[in-house]
Amino acid sequence: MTTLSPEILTQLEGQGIELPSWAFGNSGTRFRVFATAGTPRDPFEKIADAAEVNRYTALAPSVALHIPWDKVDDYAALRRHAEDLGVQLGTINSNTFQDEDYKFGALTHHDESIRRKAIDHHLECIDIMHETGSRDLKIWLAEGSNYPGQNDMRGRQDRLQDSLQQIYARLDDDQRLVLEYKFFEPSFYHTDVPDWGTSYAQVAALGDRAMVCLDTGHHAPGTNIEFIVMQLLRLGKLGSFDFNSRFYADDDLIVGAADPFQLFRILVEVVRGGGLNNPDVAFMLDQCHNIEDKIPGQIRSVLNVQEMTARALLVDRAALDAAQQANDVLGANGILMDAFYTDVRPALAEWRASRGLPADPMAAYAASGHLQKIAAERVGGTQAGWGA
Ligand code: AOS
Ligand code: ZN
Ligand code: ZN
Repeated sequence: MTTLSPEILTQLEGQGIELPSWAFGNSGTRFRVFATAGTPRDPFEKIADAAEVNRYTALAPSVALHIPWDKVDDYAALRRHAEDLGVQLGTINSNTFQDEDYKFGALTHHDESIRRKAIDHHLECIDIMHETGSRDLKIWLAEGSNYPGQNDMRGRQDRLQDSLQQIYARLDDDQRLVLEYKFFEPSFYHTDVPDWGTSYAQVAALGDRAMVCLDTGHHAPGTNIEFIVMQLLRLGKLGSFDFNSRFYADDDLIVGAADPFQLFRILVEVVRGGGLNNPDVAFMLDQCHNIEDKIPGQIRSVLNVQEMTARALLVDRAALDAAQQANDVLGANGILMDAFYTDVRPALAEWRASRGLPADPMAAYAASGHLQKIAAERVGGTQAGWGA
């Protein structure tokens, strides 16, 4: 059995992956949302489910919230509830994609009253961050156009910068803004923040506490995502990851499911660039579980990240450097592949057991009867779902 060195285990012990509250609500495609028994009916129940993931894995110490989906009257109570269950409230995600007023844009809109409304929504999110103790405001914009000529792309870029400056100015010294990019959808001709370069240009003009968020599902097929990871780490601007998998577009499937090798390559660059267990680089999931059970879906996800992190840490860096220096093409590639092909699962299981965690968290959760329990308890009310 492959053994993991004490140094590697220390690194793994420090790993924390933030869970998205929306992963616990019902979700689907534009064709149908399938409801699951036991789905949370409010943010308190979503946090309780997230805490279960942490209980079985010790890998998920915080939960990202989404405003307005997770709007509550008393954020202090929500925070206490989370802390009682052993987790923290994390990143606050804004939402400017479900309001009729934002049909043609929000932070980029040429109508000043609509742009003002969108800015004010972000200021409200910052107020909430003070109550939840959150550090990061994450902004993903569903803005763009469908037809050439429909909009003045240049003017929109200028207004976006102005809007972001107003939002950034409101942050405290210990708070940050992370700007996510996405190459298309919901707009198909142009998107206002389509790529890391645009996000970088926008946040670099704001200041040190504005960073880029890299969602692994937001690139064109064939994009070398690990190159972007390397570059953003090199520039000190990789603020956070939204991890998920894609086969076709923004699929939001379980991280490491579609292309485990890509996840490995990304984590190799994270390790190489000093991004692992670096407080400046938040690891988050951005996933939806349309047909599979949600809590086990999240457990599987954080385990996939842990497993690939262990493999990335197994790369023999000294040997790799030497092979690269010697222009030993196949030798260098072989060193990387050796780490990728190493099955770390038995060693991780043994290590978990030594820390009082279930060796197999998926099996332990399934045996716990928790899914059946919440299905029986959570009757009445309205289940949380995409958009609520
Ligand atoms: C949308 O495609 C993005 O990935 C976002 O991160 C979004 O904010 C998230 O899916 C929840 O709204
Ligand atoms: Zn995302
Ligand atoms: Zn997305």
